[in-house]
Amino acid sequence: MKRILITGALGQIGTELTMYLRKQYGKSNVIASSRRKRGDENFFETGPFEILNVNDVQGIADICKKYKINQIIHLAAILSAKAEDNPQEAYKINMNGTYNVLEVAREGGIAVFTPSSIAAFGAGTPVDNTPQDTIQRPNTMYGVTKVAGELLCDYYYWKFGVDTRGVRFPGIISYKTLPGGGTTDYAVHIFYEALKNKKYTSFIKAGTFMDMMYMPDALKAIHDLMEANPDKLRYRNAFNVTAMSFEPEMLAAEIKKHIPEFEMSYDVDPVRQSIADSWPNSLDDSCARQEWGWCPKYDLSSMTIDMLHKLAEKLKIKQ
Ligand code: AKB
Repeated sequence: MKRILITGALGQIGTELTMYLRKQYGKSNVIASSRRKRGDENFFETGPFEILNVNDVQGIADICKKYKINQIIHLAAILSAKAEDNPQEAYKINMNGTYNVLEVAREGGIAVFTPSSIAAFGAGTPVDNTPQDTIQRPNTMYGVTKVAGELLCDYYYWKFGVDTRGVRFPGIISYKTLPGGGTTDYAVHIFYEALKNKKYTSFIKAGTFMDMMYMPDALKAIHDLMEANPDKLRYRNAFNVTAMSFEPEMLAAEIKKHIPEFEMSYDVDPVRQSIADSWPNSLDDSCARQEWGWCPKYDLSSMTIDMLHKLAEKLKIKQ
């Protein structure tokens, strides 16, 4: 029976993943944790919740013991743009957090899923159809911690036999919980503004391609990889995964098909733009497809339709 601890469970992916996994494995088998208790009170009614700072290795070990955890999904991290504001804090949380989780996993025979990111690429990486194995020289603190996290996962698998698994997530688009401090966040904010004000000012320049994925596919990616046959997995650091690649004009044009009055303008943020410029335009995710059957359901068009529909419902806006 799976007994799962999720770190960073109140973040964009964590809130939805907690509910998704509670449906699959039972409410009491999925323990949500976060540094602070915040957000929707209803969330805390749905199953166990623990306050946990991932810098506290004993705290992680105690929770794993208390709930007999056999799998940690380690989501707690500071995202790319926020990490550039405070690289020291990002190093502490992202780097030490991953190390602490892996150490507890090693001692307790616990499996670990950790997301890496398209941020694990940088200067010298081929930008189109970026291969699974390639140059990884990011120039952001977030990227540095993601590459180091990937290498640590590899190391703990080969050296200690910890069952480590991971994916390199692109920007995740969702309507339930806002992302906090990423470079790809524009692709979420645009939907809120399109529905509320019929206009959006993008902090990312026209023509900047990045990989993206709709949340239902991201949840499925985590679940499918967790359930994959270990003998089939050649990569223990992280698999490239993607669902679509677009630039702001393409997303705006797609939204305009449903909200014809929608207009987009630009006020480019140099920090986030330079991060975006250092990332690939599109990933090659054929290894994930071959090794564990990765196959996303949503493309730009179907994601936009669903996002507008669900977000309008949430914001109580008539379309
Ligand atoms: C970010 O923009 O920092 C994240 C990511 C791509 O990892 N969404």
